[in-house]
Amino acid sequence: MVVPKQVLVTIGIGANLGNPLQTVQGAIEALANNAEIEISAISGFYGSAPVDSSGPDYVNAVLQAYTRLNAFDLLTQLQALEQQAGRTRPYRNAPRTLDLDVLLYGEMNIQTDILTVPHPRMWERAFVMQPLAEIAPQWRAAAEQLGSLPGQKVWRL
Ligand code: A4P
Ligand code: MG
Repeated sequence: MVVPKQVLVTIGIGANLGNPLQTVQGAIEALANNAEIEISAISGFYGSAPVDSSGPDYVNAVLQAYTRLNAFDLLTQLQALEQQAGRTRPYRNAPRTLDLDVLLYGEMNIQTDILTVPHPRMWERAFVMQPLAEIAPQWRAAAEQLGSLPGQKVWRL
């Protein structure tokens, strides 16, 4: 049997309904307890005003992990966690109890109807780039620039 190679993946976490801090913590615990996912770095938690979205302020964080799951199976597992957190999708960019995005999957480019990687909007969002820069220093300059733009304010919790 061929065992797939481990891939370093980057996952974005966001929540702004219910108890977002607790939900984000719970999602990280669930990922840490997943035998197929080995977390290697977790950013701090950030507060952020909704961008192209509405409702209360978000809690955002980013983590890196090693996995042998392919990108689609990883997405399925993330969506199962969103379901467990009571995620509903009444309309695009609606406020949410939990959002888990595959930001990066190794260096792979994926363009399909159900998965686009790298996540196409990650580079323009301080709520992604600032936590990411904390665990991946090569993004620090880009993150600082973004954080200084109006409407992109994020603060470390
Ligand atoms: N999908 C495609 N590519 C991916 C990917 N790389 N990771 C598909 C995850 N899912 C991906 O996602 C809609 C569909 O995108 C899925 O069925 C999946 O097959 P969704 O989670 O149902 O909806 P979404 O999260 O609203 O979509 P999306 O496109 O991830 O939204 P954005 O652009 O990421 O915006 N403001 C603050 N402050 N903090 C936030 O976290 N998040 C958003 C979401 C908007 N504003 C925010 C925040
Ligand atoms: Mg999403």
